[in-house]
Amino acid sequence: MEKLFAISESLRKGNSIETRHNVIAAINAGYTYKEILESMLEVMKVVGDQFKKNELFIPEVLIVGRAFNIALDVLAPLLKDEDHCVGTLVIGTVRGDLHNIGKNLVKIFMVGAGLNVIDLGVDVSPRAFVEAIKIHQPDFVAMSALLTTTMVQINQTIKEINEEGLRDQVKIIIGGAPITSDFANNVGADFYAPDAASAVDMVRNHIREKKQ
Ligand code: B1M
Repeated sequence: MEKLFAISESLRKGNSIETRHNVIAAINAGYTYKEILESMLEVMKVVGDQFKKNELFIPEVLIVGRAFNIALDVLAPLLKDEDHCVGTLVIGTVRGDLHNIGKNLVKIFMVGAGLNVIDLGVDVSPRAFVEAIKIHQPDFVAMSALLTTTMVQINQTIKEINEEGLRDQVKIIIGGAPITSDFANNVGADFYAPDAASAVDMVRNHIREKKQ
């Protein structure tokens, strides 16, 4: 517990070097990636509440985000899955949205599952998703949105994918804090995942079903 506490403390302060060091120490002490990730996600909840109440401001939240992403890179190798999936997935956070932590989490789970992942980054326009489909011919397109104001970009992106005649080529998976399964149904996404672990399960199940 002491090691997990150290991770929470350094992450809360946004200290990337210490967080990285503490995550490595926890791994070496035998903590699972789940235990480590849970302690990190707990910090993000607290940070979110403080941000909402104006007890923390954008620069402070940004440095916590940076420390989280650096720690995720350390955790990534632990997510390697024996049960390898074959497929390509294009992922990005939608236009106008700069949140990348959830998207990066989904990405490392997908990479861990064996998928070839093309990460378009944040603030990805519908056009950029369309171009990526044409170039990379993915099996899946994954979109993340964290703001109620950017959720509509998912509709717009799916609309443009449809207009380009590419919709039948890809399965679309969406997620992010404001997204619900009703929203996913309404916009015509194939899958809605509430978290990164369910996202990878859905992709894995789909690949298995297709094989049969
Ligand atoms: Co912003 N932010 N933020 N923020 N931020 C939220 C989202 C907010 C809820 C905070 C709050 O008010 N409590 C609020 C949104 C309110 C709303 O729209 N309903 C908010 C706001 C308002 C804003 C700004 C507008 C603030 C401002 O400028 N006044 C601004 C917008 C900037 C922009 O994007 N244009 C802004 C900026 C920022 C920072 C840049 C400072 C920073 C982002 C840093 C970064 O990402 N590198 C930031 C952060 C860190 C947050 C909070 C605190 C944490 C988000 C996070 O990373 N959580 C957040 C509060 C909160 O969520 N409690 C908040 C951890 C992460 C693992 O969770 O991304 O939800 P999450 O991912 C989850 C699931 O959602 C899911 O899986 C993950 C779990 O396994 N998931 C998927 C995510 N994507 C998925 C895709 C999938 C499947 C599942 O398939 C494809």
